[in-house]
Amino acid sequence: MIRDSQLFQPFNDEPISLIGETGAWEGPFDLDLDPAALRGMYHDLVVGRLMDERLSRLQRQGKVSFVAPSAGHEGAQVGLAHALERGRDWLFPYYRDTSLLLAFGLPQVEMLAQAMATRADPNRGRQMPSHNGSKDLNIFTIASPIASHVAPAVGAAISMKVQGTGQVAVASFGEGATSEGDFHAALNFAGAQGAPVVFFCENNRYAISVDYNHQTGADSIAAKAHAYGMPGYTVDGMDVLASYYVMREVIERVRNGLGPVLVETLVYRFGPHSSADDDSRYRPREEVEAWKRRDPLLRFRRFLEKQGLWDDAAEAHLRAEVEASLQAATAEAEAAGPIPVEWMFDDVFAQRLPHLEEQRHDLLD
Ligand SMILES: Cc1ncc(C[n+]2csc(CCOP(=O)(O)OP(=O)(O)O)c2C)c(N)n1
Ligand SMILES: [Mg+2]
Repeated sequence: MIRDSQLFQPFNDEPISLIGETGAWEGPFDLDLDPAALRGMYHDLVVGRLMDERLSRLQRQGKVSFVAPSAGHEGAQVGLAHALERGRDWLFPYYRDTSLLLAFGLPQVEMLAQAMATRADPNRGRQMPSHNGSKDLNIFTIASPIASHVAPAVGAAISMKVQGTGQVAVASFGEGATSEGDFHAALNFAGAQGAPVVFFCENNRYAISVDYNHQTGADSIAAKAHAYGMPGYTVDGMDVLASYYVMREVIERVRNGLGPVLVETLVYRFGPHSSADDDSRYRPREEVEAWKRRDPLLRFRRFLEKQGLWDDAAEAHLRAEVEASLQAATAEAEAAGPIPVEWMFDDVFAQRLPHLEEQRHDLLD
């Protein structure tokens, strides 16, 4: 059991990691997660990976216009999702958060319908693919302008504080987002107001083709927390348990009114920036291959095997089950049919104004 109320120290020199590359538990405390919880994390890692692969296939088939691949980010994202309270806390995610959204409860059919813009998309086809949101699940709809959602997360958190709801807001974003003015204004305001918000940076070392060293002169993103009066942690984001345990402690701290925290997870995107990018033009293949050997799914699988909780049969069974579920969700999303173009006139004003009514008629004619 964890007894110390603060296990992890902020502004750590080495990224916090709990599982070794071989899958050995290296944490300075005893695991307190039962086998079902551990298997549940692995399930969510696999769902995220297989959804990512499926979205890219659908893009190549011409059924999805754009994809932001997320493979390599799953460990950080699933750890975060499992540390949050679903239905209570708020997420302000970004476009690469496939595993985070699914592990936080976003139905697979909604993600697929949003990507394909069919009638089963609750956002009615009004966003680019990879830009989900959910009113039911407290997921702020993803916005394309980098870092534009970080200050709204702080605003929501201040409102939670004023109303004493005990909720926590989490804004996730890439390291490239930290070069935007919005990021700095948001952290400054959160620090000054003691807002119950966590800033969750998924540092994959590239903002499209711009590498980390062209993004900032700072040794780490976490170091920036110091200037805004909050703790900053650097975490090995390829280690789902490191992400989970750090986030569990951080979220508890934030929920207890101790103010905001910045967490930097070190991850890597295995694929290109998007379906419109050719990453071989700006990063060596050997670098990608080296990071793939640190795959968060492989590492956690090795861990489960060492714990006696996993084997080849369990792996085959899980993959078949997840594929079947994704296949059914894809069929359901497609069967809903494409969104009619005239839907664009709905929900703009409480009542449709005469000139819009006229334009709608012209379009339908
Ligand atoms: C304000 C703004 N500037 C530029 C862009 C174009 N753009 C889209 S994604 C991206 C890179 C973001 O990198 P990062 O924050 O590291 O996230 P990653 O894609 O690496 O996960 C850029 C520059 C944008 N969407 N918004
Ligand atoms: Mg990046």
